Amino acid sequence: MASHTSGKEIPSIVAGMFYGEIMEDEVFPFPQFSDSQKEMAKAMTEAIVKFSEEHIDAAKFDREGKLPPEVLKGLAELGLCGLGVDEEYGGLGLDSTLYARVFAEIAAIDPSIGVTLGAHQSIGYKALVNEGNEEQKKKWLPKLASGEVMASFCLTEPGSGSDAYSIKTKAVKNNDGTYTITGQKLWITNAGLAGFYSVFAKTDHEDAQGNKVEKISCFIVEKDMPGVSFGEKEDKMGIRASETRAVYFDKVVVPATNMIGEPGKGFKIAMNVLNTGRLSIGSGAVSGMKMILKLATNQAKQRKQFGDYIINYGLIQEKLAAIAANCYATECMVYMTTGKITQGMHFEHESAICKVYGSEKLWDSIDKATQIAAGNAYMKEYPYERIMRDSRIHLIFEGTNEILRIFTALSGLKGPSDDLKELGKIADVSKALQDPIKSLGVLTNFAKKRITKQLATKTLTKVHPSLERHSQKFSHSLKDFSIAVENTIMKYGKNIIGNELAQLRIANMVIELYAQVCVLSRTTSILNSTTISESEKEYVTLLTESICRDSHQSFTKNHARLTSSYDKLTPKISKHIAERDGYGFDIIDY
Ligand code: MYA
Repeated sequence: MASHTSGKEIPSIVAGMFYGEIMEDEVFPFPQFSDSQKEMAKAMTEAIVKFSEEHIDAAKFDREGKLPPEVLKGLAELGLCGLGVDEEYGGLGLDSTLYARVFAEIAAIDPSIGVTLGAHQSIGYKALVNEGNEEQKKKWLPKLASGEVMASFCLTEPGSGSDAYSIKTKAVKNNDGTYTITGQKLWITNAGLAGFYSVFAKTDHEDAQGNKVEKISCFIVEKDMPGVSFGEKEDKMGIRASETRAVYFDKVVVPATNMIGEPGKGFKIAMNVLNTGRLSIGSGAVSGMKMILKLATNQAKQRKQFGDYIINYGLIQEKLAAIAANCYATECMVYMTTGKITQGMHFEHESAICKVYGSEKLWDSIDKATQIAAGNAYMKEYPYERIMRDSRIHLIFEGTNEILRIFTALSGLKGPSDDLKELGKIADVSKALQDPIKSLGVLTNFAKKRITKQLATKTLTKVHPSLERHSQKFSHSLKDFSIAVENTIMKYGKNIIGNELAQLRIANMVIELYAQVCVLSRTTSILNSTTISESEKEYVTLLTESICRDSHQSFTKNHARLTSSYDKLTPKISKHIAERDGYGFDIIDY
């Protein structure tokens, strides 16, 4: 995505929630598309749809397991290989919002193409865009933006998936300043197809005490460098037309000028790249859900059973309504995030949340659409089973949803936890907090803030009056959340790192809060508009009602589980399973 920002920095909305803060001036009004952005998005999406009607057959590409090169060439000619690259380097120079909207259009038409183009620009050459120097950008970006050269992101290894820091690929510095890279990367999208590889490898450094330490650095490796080779194309469940292979580096010598960013800073570079990639999954999920809802609605309007069209039956309506709510909520979260990125927000928490929420709502939506189409959906002649196979990966790659929940919780807890360390210096913290007013003299500023928080609920003042009930529930939940955050930090201290179920609850609560505030903000903007019809307003009000109620229930359940003994059952049950190597019972025995 383009790094077009306003120049000022806005703190993360989600990070603020861990302090019980809601930056109302940032969250309201909902970021809008400008007229020129609307025009651009319309022109681009119409061109994509026209091209796809003439040239894209997702079912055929899936069956054959490959994308015709002329299709990729045609998409490149539409500018789809350089959406976020600045115009001076030959790209379209789209900001995060436009990038998300345009990329999502093609990703939903054929997820294999979405993954190919996403692996190319959301992550493949993103390190170059973020951290490359002028010389590197001039040399590479024009070819990458035009699609003449495709890109690939090489982080994962056989022994290093979620634990990205544990990579073994090594880059040894030679006397002449070049580096020799040796190692292997696994499940690399666009491997073989790409000419440009962003490769993460360990390099040797010295710490402040002069001890030898390994850190990660990022290198550009070209396909035709001696020592680069590829494994066989992987035979995958879905996104079958995209290329996935292992990449091998056998003493590949790269010039020092191919290092992106500073030596030893590669881990942070990789993580920042993944932040944009994760957001692309969120925006792709929005378009995917729109497409699925269209399919499911057509099916429900055409299929008659028991003398009536099935769209008139409550259990079908319940599924259609849930898909629309899934889609609306994800859309609000993704475009709140991209709008704020353009204004300069740090977004690692929000992008992880959009990926988790979007991929899970997409999966849920496909499940529901499949149930509506029932027997038809199970047949290969219909698109449902392919869409289902294609969508499953989104819960797994670019950080599994489990890892991203852990990341969301731990990185969010870090700020208040550092502040609470100050509080920990007071001899009897729990006593002081039980009787905070008396202890005001000895407590730190942070503790005073905590007491204020316990006494007062911060309310949203900018929500449309018709949504007041949901706004109040949100405010109460936010207060409960920030208190739960502090209690969790005090209960577990450093041990929170090993307590994944508490992290899960914290992550799930903040995900729901972000969903609610984004939906309340967008719906408020729609309800305040003088140009939007009453029917549209009624539709979004109903969706908002449904999302906020469900989300509040989910928040409450996770909050209760954080404090109850329920989660203590899990490790005990799991121990039995491990001892029995599985279920362990047979109905004939007991
Ligand atoms: S590519 C492979 C994807 N792999 C992963 O995502 C790996 C997942 N693992 C991790 O993210 C990390 O290892 C975790 C950290 C998070 C577990 N932003 O001490 P730490 C900083 C900014 O927590 P660890 C693929 O699948 C952190 O603040 N900074 O580290 C592509 C700290 O900094 P400091 C971050 O415990 C497939 C430092 O790093 C972030 O080792 C093709 C260390 O952190 C962050 N996010 O583990 C996809 N995280 O030291 C194509 C951490 O300063 C798809 N840090 O405090 C294209 C789209 C398709 C769309 C289709 C649509 C339908």
